Amino acid sequence: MNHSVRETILAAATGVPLFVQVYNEDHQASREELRRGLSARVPHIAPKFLYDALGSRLFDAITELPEYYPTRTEAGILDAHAQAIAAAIGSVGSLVDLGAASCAKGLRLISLLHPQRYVAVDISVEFLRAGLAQVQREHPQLQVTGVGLDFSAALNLPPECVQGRAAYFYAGSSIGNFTPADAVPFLAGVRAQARAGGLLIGVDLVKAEELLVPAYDDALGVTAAFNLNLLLHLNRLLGADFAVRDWRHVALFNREHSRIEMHLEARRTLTVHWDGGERKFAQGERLHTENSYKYSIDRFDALLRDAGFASTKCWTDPNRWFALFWASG
Ligand code: AVI
Repeated sequence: MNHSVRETILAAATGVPLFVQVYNEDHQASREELRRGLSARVPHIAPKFLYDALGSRLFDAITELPEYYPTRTEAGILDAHAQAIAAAIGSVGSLVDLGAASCAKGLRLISLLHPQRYVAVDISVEFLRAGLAQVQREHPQLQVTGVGLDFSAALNLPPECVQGRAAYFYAGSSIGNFTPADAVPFLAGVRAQARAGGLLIGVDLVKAEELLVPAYDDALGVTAAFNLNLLLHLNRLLGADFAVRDWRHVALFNREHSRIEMHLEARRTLTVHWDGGERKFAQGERLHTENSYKYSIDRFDALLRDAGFASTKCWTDPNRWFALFWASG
């Protein structure tokens, strides 16, 4: 971290949110990654590219859909078990909200845990600004820091941001967007940073396909728009010529891998061109855009232990659709 960022963090006062952009987008590396994915035998694009400005707004809209149960089920667990969760976590100096977005979930936890410092991390501080202003309005004494960081690659938080015993919070089952093999080192990295604290993490549980698939293929078509918007983002990033109307959204449950998959399927045989390359897609051929893994409580508990956590506690909703884990030690 450069010297000026360190000085700014140390100078942070209460009453005014501080913003730090750690992530310097490497456009060249992103373009290389995208070209490789489009040219692969099974074409695929990493789900982080779903979140341009419009994609982030569409994801917010998804969380309000009747079919998309994870967000409100997780909030219900937090409300129903608030006192037990607060007692398990204990007193913390810092609350670190990974993928904080609008900070709505962070606000619930601030009221519950009363930290001195709230650190909201997201891929872009721009997206955090409105949420952090709201947090600061509601909690004028809280030290509020927004960190722009793509932590899916590595959780390189400026160490000065986090003070005292820390509770990390990773909500919404975003861990489901990692493969289990990638989730373990990611969780181990959080554990290493949390030290005497721990991680509160939301996990979507395996359930009937009749509930899972509509959550990713809603009647209004918002998730379809979220998925198709990726093509517009690719056009901008790569100078590509995807025509959105040539593609359709597909969501399916892959039982063998216990994951929802999102794909974009070519409606007709077509060729896509981008700066320095092209690919022919046959009618019905798919571009794989997201995995969302669904766990059993035991399987996720084992994953936390593989990551090195010695102690876990778990709360769930009456339907056992979703789980909140507190992992420490
Ligand atoms: C962010 N992530 C946890 C969401 C999920 O459920 O996997 C992304 C999403 N994709 C389609 N709908 C929501």
